[in-house]
Amino acid sequence: HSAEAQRTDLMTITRFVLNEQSKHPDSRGDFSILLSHIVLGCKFVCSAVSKAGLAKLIGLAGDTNVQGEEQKKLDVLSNDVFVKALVSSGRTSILVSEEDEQATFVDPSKRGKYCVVFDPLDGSSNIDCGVSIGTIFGIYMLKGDHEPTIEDVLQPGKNMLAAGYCMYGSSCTLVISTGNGVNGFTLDPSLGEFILTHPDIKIPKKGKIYSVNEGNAKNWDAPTAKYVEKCKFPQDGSSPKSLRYIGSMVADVHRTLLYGGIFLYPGDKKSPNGKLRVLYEVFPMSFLLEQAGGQAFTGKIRALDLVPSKLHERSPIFLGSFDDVEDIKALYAAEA
Ligand code: AHM
Ligand code: MG
Repeated sequence: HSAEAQRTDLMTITRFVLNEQSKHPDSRGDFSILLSHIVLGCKFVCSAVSKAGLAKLIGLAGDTNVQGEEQKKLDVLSNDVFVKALVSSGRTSILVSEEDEQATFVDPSKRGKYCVVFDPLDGSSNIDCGVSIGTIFGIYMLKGDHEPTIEDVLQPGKNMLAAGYCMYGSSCTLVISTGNGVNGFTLDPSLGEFILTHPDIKIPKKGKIYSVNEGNAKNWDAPTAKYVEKCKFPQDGSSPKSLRYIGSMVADVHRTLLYGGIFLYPGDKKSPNGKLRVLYEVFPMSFLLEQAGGQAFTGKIRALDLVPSKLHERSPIFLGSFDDVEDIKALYAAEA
């Protein structure tokens, strides 16, 4: 691919997904339609986030979300945009959003075969200081031809058909997997199109970075504490790892995917299940990490094998480079 060809032969996300679909002769294009509605939501949020300071969109809307946190206006707005875009796609039956306590069951006249779980604007505590935030999403297929029920979204992560995130940072980057590797697209604002910029992302087999909120160390369990100690004082002659923690999952995971290393949100004495939510944070990120050649572990099992029993369930999560996750798995196995 010459530079000239790249400038004139643009691989947009729509073109990319249509190419993928043409490999499945029975496909009717439903997935591309669904994805184009997700992409619309991402573009809207990207534009809203970049105008946030200007438009005074920042501030409390007065509501609290299901986790009892104060909701910022941008969260509310992003959620509304995604719900409306997903419903109007005509391809969804059930939506689960971090911002809504209950699942949304789409009106029968607009139903389709997909279920979408999402966090419309993750890392919202970072909005006010301009740090990268993101949208995270996962897509399931309804289990059967029956009336949709909550069981359709309480499926293990390994049943997801696709997962992705969009990071609103110095540029707007959408990373997605449909179960066939991971690809990254960057929004060209002048075109309003996501262009393939990171084809076939593979995470380095081992990394030099660990990423965790060390402020919680006092309550950590022994394997997590031992692991972080090993990162700082390796006993095998290797160099210590660097610490990077943004506190915005999308940004921390994006860096982990590109540079390698490990991201940890462990359980601890105060919060045995950690903080991050299984359906729309842990699962999509674990799906992407595995698709990129890494691993995702809960401290007990492969993260994608979890079977959630409620919509907003939380789980500890350790994800990243294959070898780094092997190390933490070994420490938990020794403990057991
Ligand atoms: P949020 O959904 O309320 O925005 O919280 C999720 C965020 C993640 O983006 C990030 O990984 C984590 O919270 C950071 O938590 P902490 O501040 O405890 O380190
Ligand atoms: Mg979140």
